[in-house]
Amino acid sequence: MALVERALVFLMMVAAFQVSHAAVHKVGDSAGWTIIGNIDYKKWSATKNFQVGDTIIFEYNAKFHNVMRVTHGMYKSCNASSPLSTLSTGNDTIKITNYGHHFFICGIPGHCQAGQKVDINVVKASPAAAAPTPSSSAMASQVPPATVPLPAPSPNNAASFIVAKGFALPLLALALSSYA
Ligand SMILES: *[C@@H]1O[C@H](CO)[C@@H](O)[C@H](O)[C@H]1NC(C)=O
Ligand SMILES: *[C@@H]1O[C@H](CO)[C@@H](O)[C@H](O)[C@H]1NC(C)=O
Ligand SMILES: [Cu+2]
Repeated sequence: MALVERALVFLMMVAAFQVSHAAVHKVGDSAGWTIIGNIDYKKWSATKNFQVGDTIIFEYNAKFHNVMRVTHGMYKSCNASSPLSTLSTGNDTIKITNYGHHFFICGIPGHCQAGQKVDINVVKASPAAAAPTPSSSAMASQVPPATVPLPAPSPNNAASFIVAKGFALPLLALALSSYA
């Protein structure tokens, strides 16, 4: 088996893995979800590439903060009186299941006004990347990742390439033994 062919197969396996690999975004990065340090969450979210299937983590001291999912209007006016949902464990995980804007604020009085608010905008990437869902209000909160299937790989990925070549298992073993 030519080395170059094994290398090619290995690279395609890596590419297929990355296509279906959902990212995890911790809001505020190392600072987390806070009013300390004047974190610019608008700037934070602008640097991210949110995709359906990704996970958002809000990490904070639950004694001082919470996470409220709100409408655009409530986000703009920092109105915490009737959130769509409230999370308060201090380590809240949200799986992105649909495109569009997802607005979150801290519901503790004054915190949203002080800048503790974030707009997670999930833009449509490629048609093969994930299946769209109809409603922007249907986002599930705190779905355990294990119960959520990964997006199906596109039909022209590495796996089907290997199978089509007719020697999937030997190649796989070679690729793994050479690079593990
Ligand atoms: C906040 O939102 C609620 C529900 O939409 C509304 O009844 C209330 O008037 C709003 N408060 C402010 C200060 O805008
Ligand atoms: C928060 O939860 C994630 C898993 O969802 C875990 O990896 C992380 O260590 C947790 N952080 C804290 C501070 O508990
Ligand atoms: Cu807060």
